[in-house]
Parts: sequence; structure tokens; C-alpha cells
Amino acid sequence: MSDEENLVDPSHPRYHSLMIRKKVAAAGEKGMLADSAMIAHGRGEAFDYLIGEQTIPSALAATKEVAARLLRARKPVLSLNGNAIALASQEFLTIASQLNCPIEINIFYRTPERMGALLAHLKLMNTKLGLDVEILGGVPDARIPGLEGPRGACQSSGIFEADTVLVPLEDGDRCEALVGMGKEVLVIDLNPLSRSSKRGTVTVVDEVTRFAKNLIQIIPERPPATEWNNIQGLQSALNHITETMANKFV
Ligand code: PTJ
Repeated sequence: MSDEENLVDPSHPRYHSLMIRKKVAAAGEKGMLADSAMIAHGRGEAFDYLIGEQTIPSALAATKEVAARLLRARKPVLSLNGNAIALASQEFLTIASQLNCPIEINIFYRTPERMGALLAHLKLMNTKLGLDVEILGGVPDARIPGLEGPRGACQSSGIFEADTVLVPLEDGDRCEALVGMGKEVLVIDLNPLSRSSKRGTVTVVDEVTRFAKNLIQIIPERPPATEWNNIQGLQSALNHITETMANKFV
């Protein structure tokens, strides 16, 4: 544990939130993150505060649906960006191993330095966990149609050919582009109003670390897929926020 981590008192009411923030800061120091990563994280924290820093019932239902769709997919892939790797690399490697599918590192602000740091981190964690998950993204040979520049780069054996893509903390453009390619896009985003949330096939309005831990528990139960109504799920999450807020001072 670093000196700074020791300074956070475990009895602090928001201890877990502060420790999660520290994971982002530490990954930033290792060169894994975009400059705006902490701002994106802060936006997520604000929504997490509003949902009570807990997995709400609609998020748990959505997580079961995600498990079902990943299990029935012909070619699933977990697309991870800097923040997702900083926060839950161990959990996502476990999930990829449960599903026997690859992880593809796919980042919005793509630089060779960041890709190197993220690949090294995931490979190290893979070894530490004794897993053999295929890690893609280092040698892109295909493009996501409609996304210009480095952010459109992807790997043909991964995202490009996948029928189902899990995308935590995605940006709206890429989510739309993946949906446009005919894929099932499974989104994790604390903001139920984001473009990614609205465009995803199934959106889980939950903190990515909590989501990943829940998914690990749910996959072995092999839940069946349903006729998922994503807008209804998002509306439930929004209702939870507004109802909690409405009664806050009563
Ligand atoms: O690693 P890169 O280059 O792909 O860049 C990643 C970031 C996250 C910087 C980039 O994609 C970005 O700027 O994202 P946005 O547009 O700020 O969107 C991030 C979304 O994720 C927001 O809607 C946040 O509410 C949500 N979010 C942030 N932290 C979490 C989260 N959702 C779930 N769990 C979190 N911990």
C-alpha cells in the first residue's frame, strides 16, 4: 500500500469511493490513462453518489441480461479502455477466462505509449492470476467504420468480427459505430442519460468494479436471455435517482 493510501482512514464514510479514485490516480502515474480520465471518473462518481453507491435492482437485472448475451454469443469480446483496465483488470480477465473470449484494448485517445503501458499491465495481471486470456489490440489490422483517426483502429479477430461487444465507459460515437456494424453492444455506464447508455443494446447503470464482481458471480448461473427493453431499464435507473432525491430531506 502506498503512503497516500495509508492516509485514507477506513472509517471514512466514503472510503471505498476514495480508494477507487486512487486506483485511477495510480494508473495515470503509470502512463495508462488519457489526460481526461480523472474527469470522466469524476462524472461517474457524481452519478454513483446519486444512485447511493450500490447496485440498484435495474442494474442487477441488466447484469443478468449481459451475462446471458455474452454466454449465447458466437464471438464475444471484452473491449477495455484505460479507465476500465485501471479499475477492474483482474475482474475482466476472470470474466474473459470464464467465457473463453479475448479482451481487446480499444482506447479513444490512442498513443503507442499508452497502448504499451496497458498491454504490459494486462499481461502482467494475466500471469499473476495464472490465466491465459488472449489480449488483443496491440496490432490493429481493421477499422471501425465511421470512426476517423487512431480511435477507429481495431483487430479483425477481435472487435471487428465479434457479434457481441462489452464496452465499459464507452464514448457515444464508438458505441453508435459498433451498433451500426450490427453488433450487440453491452454498455456499462453510471450515467443513464449518456449517448452510449441510450444507444447500447443492454446498458448496466452501475459502477464498473461492482458490475464486474457481480458478473463473475452470475455467469456460472447461466441465466437465459430475454426480450430486453433497454429504454425501460434506463428509465428505471433514472426513476431510482429521482425518487431517492425527492425523499432526501423528508
Ligand atoms: O482510455 P480512453 O482513451 O478510451 O479514454 C477513456 C475516457 C473515459 C477518458 C473517455 O472514453 C471519455 O472521455 O469518456 P466520457 O465521454 O467522459 O464518458 C465516460 C462515461 O463513463 C461517463 O458517462 C461516466 O458517467 C461513466 N463512468 C465514469 N466512471 C465510471 C463510469 N461508469 C461506470 N463506472 C465507472 N467507474
